[in-house]
Amino acid sequence: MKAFIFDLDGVIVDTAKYHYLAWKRLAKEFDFELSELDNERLKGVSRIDSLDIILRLAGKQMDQAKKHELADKKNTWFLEYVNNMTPAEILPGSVNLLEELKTASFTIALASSSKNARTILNKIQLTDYFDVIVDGTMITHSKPHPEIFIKAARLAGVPANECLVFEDAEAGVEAAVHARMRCVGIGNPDRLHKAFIAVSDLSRLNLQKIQSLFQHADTVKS
Ligand code: B16
Ligand code: MG
Repeated sequence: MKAFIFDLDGVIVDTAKYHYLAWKRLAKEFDFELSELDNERLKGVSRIDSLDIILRLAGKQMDQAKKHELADKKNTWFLEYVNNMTPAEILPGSVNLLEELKTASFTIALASSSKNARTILNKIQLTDYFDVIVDGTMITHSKPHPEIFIKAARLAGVPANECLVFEDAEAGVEAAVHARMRCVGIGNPDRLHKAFIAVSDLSRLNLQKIQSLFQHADTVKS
């Protein structure tokens, strides 16, 4: 492995809870109660695609202008939460692993569907760890399309088979697999069965564990 590509929401920081609060508030405006289970389907998916999913669940239709108005409204509420974020919200194990990778001079990339990824990284003071950042403003297709990971690898100058992705969303794991990259799922192994392996959070891993895991897999393969 030469490059390590991190998703943001659900891997490094739990902004999903803020997305959920903002979407729930918006859905109430058209009398729809958004459940936590429904919210799972929005993870890793772009803002406008998330709204489409909610509207489908609610059985509502609206024109593009109205959709953009609602998506902007949701984003304003989401940013109010983001504004209050601090480094205390970084998920367990993230800083240790980033620190280890940096010390060993590996390329570190971020591949987040969020258009707010840079703002969030600045808030939690992790921006300097990343050699490459691809966010929602730089892609045309949302995960599960592989575009975001392919772009991150290209900017890092590393071939796909030498990249390892960390992802919490099913759509994200699928995108990494489509990009022909290996992927460590962060979360429930049943939900993330397409990943090479799944762990509950990054504190379960360190560089040595990752290297032996993949060396063993390569030995078995050859
Ligand atoms: P924004 P990730 C994703 O971030 C979130 O998981 C997803 O729920 C959200 O809709 C998407 O970013 C877009 O976010 O509205 O801020 O542009 O998991 O790819 O880091
Ligand atoms: Mg995510």
